[in-house]
Amino acid sequence: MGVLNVTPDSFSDGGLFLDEAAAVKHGLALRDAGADLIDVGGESTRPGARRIPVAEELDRVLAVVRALAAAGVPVSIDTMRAEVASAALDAGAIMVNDVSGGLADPEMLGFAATTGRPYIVMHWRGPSTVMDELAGYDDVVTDVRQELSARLKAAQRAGLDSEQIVLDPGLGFAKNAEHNWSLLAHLDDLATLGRPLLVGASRKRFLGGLLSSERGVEPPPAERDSATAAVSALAALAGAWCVRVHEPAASKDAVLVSEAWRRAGVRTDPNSSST
Ligand code: PMM
Repeated sequence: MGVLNVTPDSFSDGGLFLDEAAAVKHGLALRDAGADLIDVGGESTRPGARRIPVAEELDRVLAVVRALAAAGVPVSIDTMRAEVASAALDAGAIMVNDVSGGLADPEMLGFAATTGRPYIVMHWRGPSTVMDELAGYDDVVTDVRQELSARLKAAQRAGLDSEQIVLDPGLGFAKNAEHNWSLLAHLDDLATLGRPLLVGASRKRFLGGLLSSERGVEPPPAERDSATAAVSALAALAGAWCVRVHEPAASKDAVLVSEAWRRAGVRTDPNSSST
């Protein structure tokens, strides 16, 4: 999944693609670089970011979604609002990515149920303005698993078919670096919830922190793509269904490596007859 933020303030690509033509061009470039899906978002979720009016969110994303869908690009809409999700699906998006897992908008789960489309439920504890204060866990893997399980049940109660749901640990959302690494190292625990997993590590702060301990200075987001690709390979090997990244080419190669690695590890029975 390639990231396309049509925002002035996202931490990595904020301000680069506010112009509709530039956004569409970048969406096509992400597709050409190997992304199977383009995730279009109009509202920044960086720590401290404030909500924007719904009209502004619609204004940022709709034309971009429409143009990419018309060009045959599979688009997901990254939004916490049912109204935006609905308009984006009408404009040709094929799935909804809700970083709040249905918690930010009481209409969202009911709406997602009516669509029959894939719905990404990310682990979320509260809005960007307060999320860093909500990063307290007894055991982050157990707690995130339980909270995702509760969201899965809430989604089913609202009428979603469990087959529609993709789960996401929400790296960086009410989580510090240690929490993120624990969740990545225990994706298998989250997989026991029985749904495909999406991992969004791309260029995030915890990768900057890791690299700075080696280099002495923290590299800017655009210089965290090799580390992101390493996470993509390991996440794919651990069974993740999708990785959400800003620079798909390196992650695509990394996922191909992990697939070859996994295939080679499957032993064939030497006694079975094969041609
Ligand atoms: N992270 C961001 C935005 N949307 N969606 C999902 N499902 N998972 C994530 O981890 C996620 C997301 C924030 O990163 P960005 O500013 O690069 O988009």
